[in-house]
Amino acid sequence: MTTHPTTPFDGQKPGTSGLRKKTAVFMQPNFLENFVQATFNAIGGVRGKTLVLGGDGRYFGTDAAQVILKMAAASGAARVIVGQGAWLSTPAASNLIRKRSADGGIILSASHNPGGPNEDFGVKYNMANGGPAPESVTEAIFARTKEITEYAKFDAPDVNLTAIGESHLGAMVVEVVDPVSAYADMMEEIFDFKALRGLFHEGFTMRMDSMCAITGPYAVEILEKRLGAAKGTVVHETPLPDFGGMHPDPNPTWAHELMVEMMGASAPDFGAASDGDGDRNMVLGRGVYVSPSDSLAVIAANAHLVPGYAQGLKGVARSMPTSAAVDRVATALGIDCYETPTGWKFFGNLMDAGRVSLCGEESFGTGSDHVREKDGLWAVLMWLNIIAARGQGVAEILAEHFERFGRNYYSRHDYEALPVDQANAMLNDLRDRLASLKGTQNHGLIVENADEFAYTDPVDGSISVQQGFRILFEGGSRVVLRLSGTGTEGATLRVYLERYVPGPAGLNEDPQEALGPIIRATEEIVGIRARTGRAGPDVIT
Ligand code: G16
Repeated sequence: MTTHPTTPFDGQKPGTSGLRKKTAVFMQPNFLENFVQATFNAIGGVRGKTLVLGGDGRYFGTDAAQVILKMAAASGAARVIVGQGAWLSTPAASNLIRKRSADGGIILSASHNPGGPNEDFGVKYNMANGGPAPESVTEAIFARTKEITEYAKFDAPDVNLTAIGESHLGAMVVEVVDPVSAYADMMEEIFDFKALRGLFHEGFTMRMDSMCAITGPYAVEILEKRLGAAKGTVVHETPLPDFGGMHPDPNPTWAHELMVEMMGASAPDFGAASDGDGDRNMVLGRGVYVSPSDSLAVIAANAHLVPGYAQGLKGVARSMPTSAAVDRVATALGIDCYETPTGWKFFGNLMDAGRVSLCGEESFGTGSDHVREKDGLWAVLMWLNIIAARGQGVAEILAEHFERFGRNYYSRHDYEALPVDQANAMLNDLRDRLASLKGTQNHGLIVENADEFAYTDPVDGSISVQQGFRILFEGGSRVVLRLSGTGTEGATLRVYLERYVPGPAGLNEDPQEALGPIIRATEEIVGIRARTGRAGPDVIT
């Protein structure tokens, strides 16, 4: 074991989900080591502990895994359970932490951000419950990164991560496991695999775009091997270090190949995509796109049809910028609905306390208390199970849902890579004007209230402030603005637009048209295009 002197790096503050930076930044001498040692220091060391380790297969992942193994060995960890090839999807890592009663885990991923030497890398610490570290822990990690003076590393050759089995690094056991099987077994416990096999047997067709990222092996095992979907159902199924040049973010902009196929004449019955680390999902029917907020609401309304949720949901939770579609379902079901800040980490306490069993976010994240991360393939299987149980396609299910609950038209507009100073100035200016917006009329919409979202965790009482600006208009429409906490280049402004239409008329408009007045009012109030010089958003979901 060698102790290496080091000095702090600026900017090792974890964001919405771990530390994400350009890969080259992570590859600088000591950068990864500092962050890992700071993490170990912040959690009271790893002596005698068991950790889970894996990632989404992106460039630098296996090198980083070797560094972390040697650092864990030098710090006295008892055992590290690693996915073969250093692969683990984020939900599979969460599952392993829970199933193996590990003390925590390290996930190597920048999620939906592109990968490769010129793209992004990331490291995230998860707790013993399998969920992302809460703010109290990420703040402690950040504090340790600022005062670090040394790190410890075990001097040894690299561990063979390609073969399943156990080996040793000093006294520490390195256990290489199949990254897929435990996760696939869990899915088999939750869902009605017999009904799903029947669905595919009767000729149901599906396209699953794994975007050259980690869900490929999981989707092939579950959909094609265990459920009998036709070979070739899963495309881009081999995880590649640069995701084959794809931007593995399952939204209409980046999963455009799937969009084109699903909107085309020979579209399959069902389409889905997932992201770099397998926790996000997008679902589509033939000719129909399901917005993530609507997906959450449909899943909530139909969860009782799925064996794992036959007893009903304990409660639901959504991030604040997510539409209120699920709130209407919760009211109808008579269960609680919680509104949290953006970030899956805020759902953990609610799930651990048994208050909610279903959570979701507008950012293509849906999941339940089967793990403590959002889970892309789980959401896909939820939809398949609901389709099988109802004997209806996506379009019919969605139409009936809107007829029953009304429709929350919803869209997110992203302005990417803005100069940080410009974005901050724009939002600071908005903060200063918030109080005076009330009662003003903009493009025919009257501002009913405007505030900045703050959250008090109902379980542990912790408070999170400055979690996004909300402008609520009379009649129930709203716009939310916040800066992304997951980007690595400049600032990404997210503008979340929502309008509720109760029906029965007006349920089939184009969302961008239905939201037109709110888009125009937002421009009048905030002046995004005027201030940034941008003609429009880079991404529309
Ligand atoms: C992460 C978080 C999510 C969050 C999303 C977007 O997802 O886990 O909870 O909604 O980022 O965050 P932001 O708007 O700050 O970019 P992922 O899939 O990147 O881990």
